[in-house]
Amino acid sequence: MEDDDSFKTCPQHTISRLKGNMTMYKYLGFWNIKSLHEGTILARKSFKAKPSDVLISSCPKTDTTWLKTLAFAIVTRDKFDGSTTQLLTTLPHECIPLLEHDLEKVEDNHNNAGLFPLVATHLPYTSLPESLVASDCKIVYIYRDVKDVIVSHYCFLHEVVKLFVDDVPFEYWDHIWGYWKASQERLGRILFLKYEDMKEDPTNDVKRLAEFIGYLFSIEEEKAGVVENIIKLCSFENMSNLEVNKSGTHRPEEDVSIENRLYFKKAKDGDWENYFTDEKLSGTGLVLK
Ligand code: PAP
Repeated sequence: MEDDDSFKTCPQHTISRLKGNMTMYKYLGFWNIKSLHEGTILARKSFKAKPSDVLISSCPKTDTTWLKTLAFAIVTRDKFDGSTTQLLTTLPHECIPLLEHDLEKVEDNHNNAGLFPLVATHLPYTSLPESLVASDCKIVYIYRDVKDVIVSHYCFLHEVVKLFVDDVPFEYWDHIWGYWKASQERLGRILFLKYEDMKEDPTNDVKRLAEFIGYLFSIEEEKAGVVENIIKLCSFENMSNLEVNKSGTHRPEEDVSIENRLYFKKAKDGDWENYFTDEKLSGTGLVLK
């Protein structure tokens, strides 16, 4: 079987962290932590995708949290509004299951007709389960200025791991490239969203997103301000001030549990300029602007 043939785990990359050691595994060219590596193998073996699934995909720290928040608000807008939505009390990452971590929840959604079709993943295109590629389901892919991705990663890991690790594997370009190449072959099935464009004109991208995943806003909804309400609900200002996102913990039972607030840092374009300062660059010969 393909999985068995290509099952090459290399627990050779170790990052010291506060509680014990975190071992990274390389699989099909990309690194992952143990639990997500094992989840990937499981998903590739047993996940049976449906054509109606919508995959929300991204490389970490490209603003998956915002995309998940918007997608969830769009597909559940008939059932809940801004005062009853689960988003007020639950971290967006827990509203949409992660394929390589929450396979049981994804399958529960499959078995319960009426539940939404959203599935999230950080997997590179080449590691997706074959059933998912074969199903020709739709994929939404978000990307962001690489310099802000590096800073977002740095700050996140600094908080989680409590030290800066300068050899953390960074596979951003390969991740984007895999989905981009696939989008050339699967015309109309993969939507690319750019974080900076989304921030500049959220209305346009939210409408494109809704239409792409099959939840087009009606003229009446547009007139009634439903699009603007969803944008306001999912905004950084609103989400980062909710109690659940200020004080909750994501996956508290696990080895690598994460404080929810770390998913809401600053959401500022060009924050990298505050890190890659002239002082730090002086003498290196590296010019960034
Ligand atoms: P993940 O890969 O761990 O899921 P991801 O959501 O992709 O993280 O990236 C986190 C970024 O999204 C943070 O950016 P920053 O580090 O530059 O601040 C976070 O602030 C930003 N973010 C989270 N929620 C929102 C939102 N509602 N609107 C805009 N940006 C957001």
